Amino acid sequence: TSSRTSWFRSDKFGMFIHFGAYSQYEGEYTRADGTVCRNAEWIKRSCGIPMAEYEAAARQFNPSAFDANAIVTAAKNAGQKYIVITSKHHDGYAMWPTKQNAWNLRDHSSFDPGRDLLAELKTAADAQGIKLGFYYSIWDWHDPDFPDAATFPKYRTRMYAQLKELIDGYDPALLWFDGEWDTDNPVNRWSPQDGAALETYLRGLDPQLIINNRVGKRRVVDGDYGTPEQEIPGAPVDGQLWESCMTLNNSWGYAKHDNNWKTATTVVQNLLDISSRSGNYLLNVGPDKLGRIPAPSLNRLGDVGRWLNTAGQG
Ligand code: JFZ
Repeated sequence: TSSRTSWFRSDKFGMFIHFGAYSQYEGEYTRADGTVCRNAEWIKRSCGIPMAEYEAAARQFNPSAFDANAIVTAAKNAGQKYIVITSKHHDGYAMWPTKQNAWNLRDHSSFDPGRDLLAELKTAADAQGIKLGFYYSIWDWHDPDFPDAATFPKYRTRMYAQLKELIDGYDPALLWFDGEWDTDNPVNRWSPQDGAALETYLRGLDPQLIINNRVGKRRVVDGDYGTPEQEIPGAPVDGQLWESCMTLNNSWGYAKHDNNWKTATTVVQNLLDISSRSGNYLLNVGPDKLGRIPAPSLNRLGDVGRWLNTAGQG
């Protein structure tokens, strides 16, 4: 109903956070022959990293400098009202201590086992009046049952269980699905019916949840809102809520080689352009392997917030 989604419509501006095992590479994979392959959250696939090697890198992952209060403060000062962080990207690595497998930040890292990043972020967000949501990739490169049509239902059962863990454990305001379009298989593995069933399941767990349209096949009937990516649509689609997600440079995950930063002016213009068309703007940051938002991103967020606080007063 409209009252369920009204906070999303009025919040308008959010922070996207891409953070996961891939962040350990900081965008660079050096092959045995010394050549360097560059990417960010897709580095496993794009650079052809063998799973055993990727798992070994994840063992080293120790985001000890992750500071939930600092991140929430940066979002708040920028004028952002909600945060969406990757709970699990395509690499399948869970950023919370899931009980469905050991491929997660608690059981497969060098991180303090007493810490839980998503719980820290939830506490900080609640304290500062910021809503928290989770990105969750349906596509999973790690789970052996995902790519096999015969065992896919086993994967789906684990996926449902993981989503219940997230809802029960962290009470997210929103779920941001992705990877319903996986390219592993020409067969349409994730069907519109799968999407509808998942949406019904989630609403049974939390009737207030806001869910994006990548839960299904991005039809107007899927989820609560549309998700154009790195673009601003010319007009709203059939009255559906929508949210444009964009990065501050050209990467979603941290990439130390990517210095192609947008100016704060461009970000402000995008925000105005999008909000004038009744859309939301989800602006991404990619923390480094220690969990720190890069300084160029922080600077731009600060500039945007200063503009919002002084616009029309000068
Ligand atoms: C997906 C992810 O693959 C990517 O890593 C990132 O998380 C981004 C937010 O979402 O990338 C996409 C998804 C959809 C399209 C393109 C890239 N698309 O529809 O054109």
